Amino acid sequence: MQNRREFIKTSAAIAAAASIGVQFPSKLMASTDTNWHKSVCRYCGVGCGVMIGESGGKITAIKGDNQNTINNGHLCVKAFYLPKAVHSKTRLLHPMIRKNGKLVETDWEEALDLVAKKFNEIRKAHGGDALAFYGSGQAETEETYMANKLFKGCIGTNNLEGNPRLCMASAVGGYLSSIGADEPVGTYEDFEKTDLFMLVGSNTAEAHPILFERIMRRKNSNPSTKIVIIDPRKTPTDQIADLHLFPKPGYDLALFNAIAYVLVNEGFIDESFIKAHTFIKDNEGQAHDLTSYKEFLNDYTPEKAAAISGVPAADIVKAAKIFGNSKTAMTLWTMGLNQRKRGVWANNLVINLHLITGKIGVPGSDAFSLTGQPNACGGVREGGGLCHILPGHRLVANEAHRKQVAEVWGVPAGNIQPKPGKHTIAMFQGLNDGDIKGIYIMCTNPAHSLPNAAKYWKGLKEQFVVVAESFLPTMTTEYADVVLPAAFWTEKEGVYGCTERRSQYMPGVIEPSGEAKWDAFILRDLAKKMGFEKEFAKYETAEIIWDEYRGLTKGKDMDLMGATYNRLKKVRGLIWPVPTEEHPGTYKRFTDGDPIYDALPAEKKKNRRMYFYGPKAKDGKATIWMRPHADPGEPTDAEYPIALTTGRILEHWHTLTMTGTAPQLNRAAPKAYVEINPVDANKMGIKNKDQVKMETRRGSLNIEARVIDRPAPGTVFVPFHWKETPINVLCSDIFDPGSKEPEYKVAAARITKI
Ligand SMILES: Nc1nc2c(c(=O)[nH]1)N[C@H]1C(S)=C(S)[C@@H](COP(=O)(O)OP(=O)(O)OC[C@H]3O[C@@H](n4cnc5c(=O)[nH]c(N)nc54)[C@H](O)[C@@H]3O)O[C@H]1N2
Ligand SMILES: Nc1nc2c(c(=O)[nH]1)N[C@H]1C(S)=C(S)[C@@H](COP(=O)(O)OP(=O)(O)OC[C@H]3O[C@@H](n4cnc5c(=O)[nH]c(N)nc54)[C@H](O)[C@@H]3O)O[C@H]1N2
Ligand code: SF4
Ligand SMILES: [Mo]
Repeated sequence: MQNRREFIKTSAAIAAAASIGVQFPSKLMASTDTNWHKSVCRYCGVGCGVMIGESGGKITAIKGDNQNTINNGHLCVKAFYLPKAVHSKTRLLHPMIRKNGKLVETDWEEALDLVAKKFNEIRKAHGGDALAFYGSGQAETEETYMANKLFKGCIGTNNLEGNPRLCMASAVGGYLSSIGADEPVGTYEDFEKTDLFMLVGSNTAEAHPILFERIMRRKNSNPSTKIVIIDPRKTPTDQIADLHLFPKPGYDLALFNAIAYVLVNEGFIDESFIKAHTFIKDNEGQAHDLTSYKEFLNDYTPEKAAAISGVPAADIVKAAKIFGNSKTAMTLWTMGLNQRKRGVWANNLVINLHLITGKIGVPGSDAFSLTGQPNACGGVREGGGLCHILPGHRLVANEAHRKQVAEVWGVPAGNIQPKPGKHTIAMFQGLNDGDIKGIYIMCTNPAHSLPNAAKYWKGLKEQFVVVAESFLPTMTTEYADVVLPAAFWTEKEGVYGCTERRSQYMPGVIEPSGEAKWDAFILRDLAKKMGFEKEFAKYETAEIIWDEYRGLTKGKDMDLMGATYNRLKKVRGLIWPVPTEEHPGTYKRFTDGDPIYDALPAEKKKNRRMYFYGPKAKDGKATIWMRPHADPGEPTDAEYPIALTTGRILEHWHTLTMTGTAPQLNRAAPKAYVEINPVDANKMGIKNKDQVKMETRRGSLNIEARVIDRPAPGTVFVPFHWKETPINVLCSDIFDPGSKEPEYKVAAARITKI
């Protein structure tokens, strides 16, 4: 076990790096001829504003943007090493094709000719559905938009997905079913107004450091602010916790119902809000009244929930009372809730707490999902980058929506198929089965990041795989038949939309490295070679693409008509709905100050303070869901007695292609490990730094043990960043039947000392 001094040292270092966003003095970093450009951080969904320092055609410095209210000039440690990634030796500089088993350099002409020829052959012989696109919440909105038009509009297949399926799909499902609209009601502004942060399945300090810093500041300036954490693991986020509940991974649904039980039975609910603003429904969608909701909750007394979740009943009551007694409350959640077999239900149950207490739609209160990637909200959720949706919160299943989009795209209405395509896991299964014979992968590394990964290497090996990448090699390029060099952040312009509905513009500051090209133009040029010259003729600039997309948002809940490039270049982002160029953007949706709410007829607003007008809402009401507890997909048993959960750490980003280019970050976090609680380690005779063998039903690997009082006994944690220790081979690919998001957060494992 790490000794106490070591532990305090590591925790303090992580805490400091995580929480105190550092502002590097620009003078130390930049020479006098540096040109500074306002942009956005490449990494997480917080969406921090950065100033990029360019000199002599190179990125030479980076600092936080003082004028951006998200981060007020602060950045976390990953962001500071972005310039290293831009100019890394591992940048992919030329198109490559596989010849005799090896990737060899070629030119654009040959590479794109080959892709176009193969894709057209597959389409002709097997139909459009034998092709697929797999994209990313890190791609720009303009890039995903081009892919959408090519695949859904021209090739005529809805097999278009992206990694937000692995990440935010359950949150989307939760928001749509609970409040009728995707994305939060409020914004980060609520952080400075709240009395309680309830952090559920979110390692905020390491995964969203600048938001964590804002939480710390709120607590510092207002010490009565409470912090409650619900997570099977202690993380650096704990340093500010007032109370931490440790449910067994996958067993917290009963716990959320038990918090509701206490709120209902101890008089903390807002009956008039419930009456005016909500439906109460059971799992089958049948309507109920408050009395039958109360009866439902009787199955979830704190004692019963304690037996299921492993959290002491007294702690559940304490958490509920803190929630009930706080005048305002913010619940923040991330992958601990989403990456679950019942991720949508978990989201519903957390949102319930806000609906029954009326702690929503007022300053300082919100059920606020934290987004992982920088543009999962913008490009994919709003831009329609999944197999069942179209740009502007539209659905492929809706005929009018298909027509509207087809018209803007200039393609026959019948081109867009009414049936959703294959979701991510089904798509990679489709490659395994040979139903999908060609795939275009952009800005994501699925051979590394998919759950039960080795299972899906088969299809990648067998089918025609095109990978648009900025770095080489990755686990996915190992399977590629063609690799296309993509311009990286700062080498292209475009828009990112972050967690709080804010769209921000990023300029192209330097020329692309080597022969790299902008992803949107690669897709455009490929489309032309496939025979869609007419359809793609007009896309000469990023602004043309953005403006076409912007037009598709007109009158929608996510109206971006006022967010022109011209305006976005000047301001620090705009929060939709922003219907005109004069409109300042919207702090709270569905209530006073929201232009769509304000325009509603007075009779709709009678006796209420919110009107949930989103695409899935009825009568302006939200829904309180009676969701039962459900076990995770793979409970532990005698054979595999330990719950394996996976996630990320402060210093690294996903599959390491970018943060792995900074020696400083590699030194701080050089390799994978498994965190084991000292209680479990003692039982198994494992000491700190021992090599252990980890096994699940899908595979095994050797890994170093880190004996540390972080995961609760019975749980172990492994970060998924290192390809040398591919923990994803061990992860379960069981997915939520609603959101189709896989359960990365729970697998049954066993560990033995080697
Ligand atoms: N440094 C860094 N930051 C990142 C990223 C990165 O790669 N590196 N990636 C970004 C992306 S795309 C994402 S999606 C976010 C993810 O951000 P987070 O979700 O905060 O990070 P994770 O480490 O995936 O998991 C969060 C927590 O879920 C807990 N958990 C596991 N099982 C359960 C459960 O059953 N119930 C509950 N309540 N909690 C559970 C884990 O113990 C863990 O502490 O981070 C973003 N930010
Ligand atoms: N075990 C485990 N696995 C997980 C998770 C977990 O919690 N546990 N979380 C899941 C989640 S939430 C997520 S979001 C995924 C993330 O998984 P991935 O998306 O697979 O991971 P990244 O490393 O972010 O991959 C982005 C890729 O795009 C490349 N790239 C960067 N910029 C550009 C660009 O401008 N253009 C192009 N074409 N390429 C570019 C990078 O080099 C990199 O290879 O992982 C999922 N996998
Ligand atoms: S918190 Fe996220 S967006 Fe902000 S600097 Fe860090 S990685 Fe970038
Ligand atoms: Mo994510």
